[in-house]
Amino acid sequence: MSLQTADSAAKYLTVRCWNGSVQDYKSIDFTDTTLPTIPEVSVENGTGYTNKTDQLYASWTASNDTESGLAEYQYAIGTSPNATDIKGWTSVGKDTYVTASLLNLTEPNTYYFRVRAINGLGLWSESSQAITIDTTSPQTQALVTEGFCYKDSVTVTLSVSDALSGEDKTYYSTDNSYPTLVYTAPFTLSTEGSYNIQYYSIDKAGNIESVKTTQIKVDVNAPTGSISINSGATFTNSVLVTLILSAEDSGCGVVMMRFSNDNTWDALKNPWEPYVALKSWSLGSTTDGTKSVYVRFKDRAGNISLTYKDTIILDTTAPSVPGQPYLSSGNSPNKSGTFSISWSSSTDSLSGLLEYEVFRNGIKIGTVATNTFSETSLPQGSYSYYIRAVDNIGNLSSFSPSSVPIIVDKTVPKVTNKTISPQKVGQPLVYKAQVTDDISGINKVTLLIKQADGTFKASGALTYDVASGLYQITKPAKTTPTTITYKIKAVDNAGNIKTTVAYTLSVVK
Ligand SMILES: [Ca+2]
Ligand SMILES: [Ca+2]
Ligand SMILES: [Ca+2]
Ligand SMILES: [Ca+2]
Repeated sequence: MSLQTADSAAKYLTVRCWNGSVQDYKSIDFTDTTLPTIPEVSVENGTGYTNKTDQLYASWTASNDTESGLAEYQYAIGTSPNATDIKGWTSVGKDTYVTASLLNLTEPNTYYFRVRAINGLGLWSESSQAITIDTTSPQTQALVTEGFCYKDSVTVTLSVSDALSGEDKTYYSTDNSYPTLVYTAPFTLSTEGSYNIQYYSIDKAGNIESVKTTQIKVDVNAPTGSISINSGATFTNSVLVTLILSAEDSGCGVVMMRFSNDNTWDALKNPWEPYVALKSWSLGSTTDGTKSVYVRFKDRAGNISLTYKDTIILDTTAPSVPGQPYLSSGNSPNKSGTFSISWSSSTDSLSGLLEYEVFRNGIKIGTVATNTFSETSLPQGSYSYYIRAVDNIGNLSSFSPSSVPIIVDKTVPKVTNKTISPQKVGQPLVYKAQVTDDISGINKVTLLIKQADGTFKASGALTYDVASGLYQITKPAKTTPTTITYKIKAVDNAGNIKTTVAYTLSVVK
């Protein structure tokens, strides 16, 4: 059918369908040949991404048509720009928005949301927006080492990766609170302390990452400490000493230490080693004198303490050898067992003389601070002594020469009368006795004669006769018969005295 008109007034073609009882009319303004204006569609937040999978909200700019007028809007959804395989064309009347529901969209697919504006003549304009499904949250990383202790400061970078839509915003906090600061650039922590950095990101599809936490520390202060050699002793006689160490750190704690004997610090000779409270150490030089040990401590962040030191005097030199002991009080032989010995003193460099050790017959019996040692009431015997000196750090001198033996004799002599009785008038009287002594030997044997007054009086010394082995004394002959009462007294070299019972001698004709 062909219609032709001569003017520009509107012309309508009306078609009637007749089936006998019902009529249907359709009038078409076939003079409208221009399309409606394009409805510019925006889906969800307009970024082209969404995390919704069962519905999509879309809105579009209002379209108009000056001729036949806007009849309606329709939308459709497809998996390619011209497809309607997800949702076929559906009218929404003259609304400029719609929520398409009951969808089953899947990541990471892209869908095309199409909108048509249709005019009264059935002509349409269309726009569409691609929207990609992103249901995966972003992943944010703090580019620092978990648990690490940073020296002085640390700059924290938050790195975000996101599949599909990409990062929208990242939030963080450094004080263990919920993250609310918007991350725009790396931030620096330079105050000493422990930090719980919390952070999360949101992608452009609206996926929210769960909050992550990274713990780090910043340590800006060096440790402080101390050192004590041999618990603070003044002297040592060994280059091997024990160091007592103490260190404190307000930040991440003391972890390392290093030592020097001369306050020079070489990476190889003075290496860092784990911090402990007790350490065996060599003073280095074996030359006697004042020695120092220097120490430095390091905290876990690498802050290094000041240098601390202690000193000790090395004394490896023994005292001089004391002189040979000699009897300085009392006698030898000696019957009391009480006497003193002395010796010439020792001297000592550095730590000084502490005492002398006294040895009697090879056994140490005591110590004295001065150069004299006294014995009291020793039992009978022969005693010899030697001495050694000890300085204040325990160095021992050699032994002195041994003393001459000192004799203690507590045994009285044994005396047996050997005089034969009776003896004759006119003949010399010979007194004889067998006299022996243990230990010190006989000093003197004396004849005691009883006097008229009853007392005994010394009457000469008996002398030893080698031939008979007896002590004897010869007294002048008596002229008349008589009786003589006498005793024999023997004294040993220690002064022990034996006086016999009284004997009777009869002088007869
Ligand atoms: Ca994502
Ligand atoms: Ca520190
Ligand atoms: Ca010494
Ligand atoms: Ca004796």
